[in-house]
Amino acid sequence: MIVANWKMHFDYKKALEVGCAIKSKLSDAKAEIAVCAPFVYLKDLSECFKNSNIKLGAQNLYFEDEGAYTGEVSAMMLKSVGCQIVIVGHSERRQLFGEDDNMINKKIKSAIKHNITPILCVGESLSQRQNNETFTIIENQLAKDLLDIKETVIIAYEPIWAIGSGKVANSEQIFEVHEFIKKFIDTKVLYGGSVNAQNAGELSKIQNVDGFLVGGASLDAQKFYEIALNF
Ligand code: G2H
Repeated sequence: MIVANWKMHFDYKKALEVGCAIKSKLSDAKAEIAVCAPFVYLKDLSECFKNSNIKLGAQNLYFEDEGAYTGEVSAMMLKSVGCQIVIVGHSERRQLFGEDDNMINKKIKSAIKHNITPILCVGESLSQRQNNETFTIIENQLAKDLLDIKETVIIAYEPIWAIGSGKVANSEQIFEVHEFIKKFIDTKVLYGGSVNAQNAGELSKIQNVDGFLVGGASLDAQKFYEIALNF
């Protein structure tokens, strides 16, 4: 499974241009492909992805369905525009927007309630890795974020120090964390953190990597296509 996380990039015209280019290049791909776009582009992207295997995803949601929550977007709303996937608990949301594990747990439950598959992001900071806390941090995130959840949740392992930094975790680091996650929950585990067309081939050889969550390199349809081809 190869998932694009566009983060907060593109104006409307560019988003549709790149989205439709991804669709035409990858609609027959053997990997499962998803594009997680900013909210405002979802409806038109869903039209563009019609009659293809490309899945439509969002990057966040709020856990209530409706109400006085100025500025928020719910799973019910996402479902109504054709969203099938949602990223939850990305480290940028944890760090920049103060999302805690309790909030993330509620968001996952709300996505599941509306039949949207959550991709839960977990990962350690550089100082946590240097202090040998990686597994404690990840176990803690998984336990709290997945509390009372039995349904399918995809996990993305994204070491914070590898995000947008050009520094990719090495094969052994990725293997052992993915193995640890799979012991905790039997599900697909994606790797995220500076994945690009050059390193995707090597990363995809790691036995327990089920796909990638791709940020920067997903902003270019050709680069994203090459990553998917290399998987
Ligand atoms: C990690 C990743 C996508 P990038 O955040 O979620 O971004 O590939 O730019 O490191």
